[in-house]
Amino acid sequence: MTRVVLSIGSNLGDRLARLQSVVDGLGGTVQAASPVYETDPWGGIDQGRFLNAVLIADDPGLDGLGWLRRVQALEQVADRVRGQRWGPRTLDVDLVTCHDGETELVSRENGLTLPHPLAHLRAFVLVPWLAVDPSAELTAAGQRRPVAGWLADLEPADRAGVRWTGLALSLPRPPHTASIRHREANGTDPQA
Ligand code: PH2
Ligand code: MG
Ligand code: MG
Repeated sequence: MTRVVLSIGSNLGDRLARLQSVVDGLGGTVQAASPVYETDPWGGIDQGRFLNAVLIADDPGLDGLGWLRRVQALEQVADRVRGQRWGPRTLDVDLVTCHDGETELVSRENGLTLPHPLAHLRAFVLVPWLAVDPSAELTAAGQRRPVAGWLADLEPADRAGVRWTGLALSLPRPPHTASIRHREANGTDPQA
């Protein structure tokens, strides 16, 4: 069983629909989704603001390269073209960390870079990640530290460039949750 933390972002077209397409494409493997944030572009390129979020997903059958192929396929469906580095994109899905049970996968091979080497510098990754997993830790620059610590090291302006939108991604509902929701809304048991 592997568990990934994914950073997803879009700054072209229907940005929210692009992010939702990742959740839909991953289906029942998605365990949690952060709120959606609007973020100033990071990396020094003049471009439109992004919507960003972080997802946590589990899959019993995928290894690190399997996840890489899965997320690249989702980018292709979103008409992603590989243009300028750090430039505008319909959809970007980055692997931030991947764990196999308790073991964190580390890779610098075959296009698979884990953990993500720039995640600790990006408020647009750290803020949503913390929202979805307040106890998360990240190894970067040879140090394993709480995500909250990495975030505290960033410039206040970087953190201020990540703004809560009130927008949410919809997760597939497990059947029992759907029935509890039905009961709450209607006062009746859908199975009765
Ligand atoms: N992605 C980039 C470059 N810059 N800036 C923001 N705010 N959000 C992103 O997702 C992003 C970026 C390249 O992957
Ligand atoms: Mg990226
Ligand atoms: Mg990418």
